[in-house]
Amino acid sequence: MSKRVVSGLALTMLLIGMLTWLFNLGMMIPQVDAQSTTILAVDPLTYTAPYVGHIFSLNITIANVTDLYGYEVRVWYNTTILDGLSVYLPTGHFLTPSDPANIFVAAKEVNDAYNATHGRIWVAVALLAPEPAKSGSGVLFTIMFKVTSQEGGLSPIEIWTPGFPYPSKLVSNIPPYKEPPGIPHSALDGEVTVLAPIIHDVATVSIVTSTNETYVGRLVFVNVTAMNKGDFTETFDVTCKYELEGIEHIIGVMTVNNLAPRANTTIVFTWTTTDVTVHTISANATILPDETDTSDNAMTSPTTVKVKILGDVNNDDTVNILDLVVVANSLGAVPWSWAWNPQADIYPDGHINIFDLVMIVLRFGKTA
Ligand SMILES: [Ca+2]
Ligand SMILES: [Ca+2]
Ligand SMILES: [Ca+2]
Repeated sequence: MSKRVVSGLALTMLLIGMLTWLFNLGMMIPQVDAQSTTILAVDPLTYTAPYVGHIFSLNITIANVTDLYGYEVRVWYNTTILDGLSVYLPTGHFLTPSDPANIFVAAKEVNDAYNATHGRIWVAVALLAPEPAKSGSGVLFTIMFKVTSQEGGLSPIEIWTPGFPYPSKLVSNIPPYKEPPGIPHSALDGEVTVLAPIIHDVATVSIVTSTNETYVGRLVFVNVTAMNKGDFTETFDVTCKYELEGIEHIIGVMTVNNLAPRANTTIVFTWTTTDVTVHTISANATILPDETDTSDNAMTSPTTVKVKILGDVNNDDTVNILDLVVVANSLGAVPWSWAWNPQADIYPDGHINIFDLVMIVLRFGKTA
């Protein structure tokens, strides 16, 4: 590379640098008047909510403000798409006072039914002397929403005060912005998109029995958890069964009502045992119209339930001296004592005593 090319290149670089600097200077000129660039905004500006029942939060932020001492902001949304759940000043919000006593919250309200189409959030906050005014950028408040639309759709998140020259009311503690209409500013509205539902899909996700071992005629509680894996709110039946000699017997059928997408619910079936054997428990959620993933609707309990003859404490299908020994070892026990053994409570009164021993004696020699 010759010396002339190098110096030509350096000159070009210098020119580009100077032009960039001048350009940036030009871009910066409007920002000299900081008040004119104060912006209230929804953060994030766009949000996609995946399904009905989904809960999320949005911030209302302020950028580039000078000497803010109070604000009154109204936020409007489509109440047929969203429910406003709550509004709060998060930790570290923009008007956080140095002394917690130096702030007055005049309004912090969610009116989800402002009218037939709109919900309204209304927040009015002022600092109190001697708190200094705040300058810069930050979060004013946070709103929690829940998706209520079953079909999907759009909800604008709009910042405005009807009939007011600026989007909202921002007040300074120094003239001229102490007086209406306050600090000049603009606003960036947001938009929430709720995706249209597509999939119907329910599933049985767990079966838990209250015990793995019980005496014939006793109750077993079967906890079945069903889940809605789809996009729609669903109502469906869950059937709980046990199998005996290859034949399925129904323990019960229960209806799950209005289960939200991605939610699960646990229902309890009460099973009165009738047959001495090892039982397999299963449950299934009814296949919905248009459901394609049907493989997860039914499931079998990973554990079995052994139903025993009364008095067979040690679960060897015979009532004999070994069972008496086990009960004798728990004699005097109640459910909260260290020696408690629920299988030893043959006469089920929550106390292991002579009645339990006698019930074994009366059945001595019986086999399953
Ligand atoms: Ca399914
Ligand atoms: Ca036994
Ligand atoms: Ca007892």
